[in-house]
Amino acid sequence: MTERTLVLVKPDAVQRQLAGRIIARFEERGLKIVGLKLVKVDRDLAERHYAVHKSKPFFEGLVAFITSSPLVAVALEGPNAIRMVRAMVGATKPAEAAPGTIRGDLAIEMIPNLIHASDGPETAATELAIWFQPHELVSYQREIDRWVMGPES
Ligand code: 3AN
Repeated sequence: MTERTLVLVKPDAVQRQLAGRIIARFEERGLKIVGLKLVKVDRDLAERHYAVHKSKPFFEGLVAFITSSPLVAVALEGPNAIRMVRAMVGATKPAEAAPGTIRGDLAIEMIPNLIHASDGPETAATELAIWFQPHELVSYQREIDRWVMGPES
């Protein structure tokens, strides 16, 4: 099933000049970029994004980190995009993030950990609405899709 999911290429990725390489991994896999922007996050946006973590001891650290420098918000589309992107991102705990994943290859800590990706269909819908206006999400065909997705695409 074709899905859309939200990825945040976090401030540490932008500062470490890894944003392009991280986004390229998704492009190379065949996922389609349907939304993309650089955002300097304010406290209100950070709190809305991390609302489920509000009571956690690491909440203030998360907000401080994500508001510290710009991030790149990306909306990706593809078959089973939500699970596929999560698998490419790797586990939250650094020691459990498998080599070959973004965190497993490039991150060593929980904060900072380079990237956020929606963890399920409801979260994806909520988060895409937080980060993108409807008109900022663009539907389009790619000429290459019959070679990426197969002849029926
Ligand atoms: P993920 O980003 O893998 O979906 P979540 O949604 O459980 O993980 O947590 C959101 C973010 O909160 C993580 N990316 C990480 O930066 C931070 N985080 C989660 N658990 C902890 C923790 N125990 N200590 C510090 N930071 C944490």
